[in-house]
Amino acid sequence: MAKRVFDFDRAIVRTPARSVIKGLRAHDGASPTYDGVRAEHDAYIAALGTLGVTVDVLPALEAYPDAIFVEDPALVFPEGAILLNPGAPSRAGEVAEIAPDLRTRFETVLTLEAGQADGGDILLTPDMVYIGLSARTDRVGGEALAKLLDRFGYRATIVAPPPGVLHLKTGCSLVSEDTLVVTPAMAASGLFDGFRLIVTGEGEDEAANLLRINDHLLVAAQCPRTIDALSVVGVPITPLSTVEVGKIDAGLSCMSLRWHSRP
Ligand code: CIR
Repeated sequence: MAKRVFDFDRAIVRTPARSVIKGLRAHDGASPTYDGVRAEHDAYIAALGTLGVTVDVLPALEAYPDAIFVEDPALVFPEGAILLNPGAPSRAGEVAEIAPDLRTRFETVLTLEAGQADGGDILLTPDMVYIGLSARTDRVGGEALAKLLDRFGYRATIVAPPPGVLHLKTGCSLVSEDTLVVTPAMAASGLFDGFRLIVTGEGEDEAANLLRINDHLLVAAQCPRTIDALSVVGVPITPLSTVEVGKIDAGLSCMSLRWHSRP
């Protein structure tokens, strides 16, 4: 049975810690400013609220610079939650931090018992969950996760994204039931040939990480060519800056865990 993958009425986010300026990044570059990240995060929370999502804000965790990216230590569904095992050693402790909160919200909370997996590598589509292999998600973790997803009624497949992306969803996002926005490299990989593809504009790879919330798209504001291209989807688009979080390899999906409270 196809899953409803865009219906959301609840979300969890986490206030950025001052340590966010030391967040992980693949390439040496300018650090974000705390105020800059905070401003982007505040705008993100406000946008989710406008779209009818009740957002609960967890407290900052100074010991975990990347803990603002709550998408990575867990997966949430109307059917329950799954605690993952993030592949970056500095992020592994985020699972124990978020677990008690998820246990108060979900009757069923499963735990990945083998391997590694980050939520950023998990792409949900109506008929299939794609688990991307990366430096953060390994095959053992992917296979263990596929078994847990099956318990919630989700079919999963493991895919190998092109090199150079942090997470699978760094390079692609679902924008409608049959359409993905993808970077040029992801388009060339052929991984998603069964979908209609919208390729990000030149120099706008970061626009591939976007969020569809109900009948609305949240898209990186600094990517006007991709925003134009996405108009074919036929839903309203809210541009949100990700310039600061982008300095530590993050985008719009990373900053929340989203689900619908009614199965
Ligand atoms: C990290 O490297 O883990 C963070 N600086 C960025 C995490 C981005 N999360 C995501 O794409 N789901």
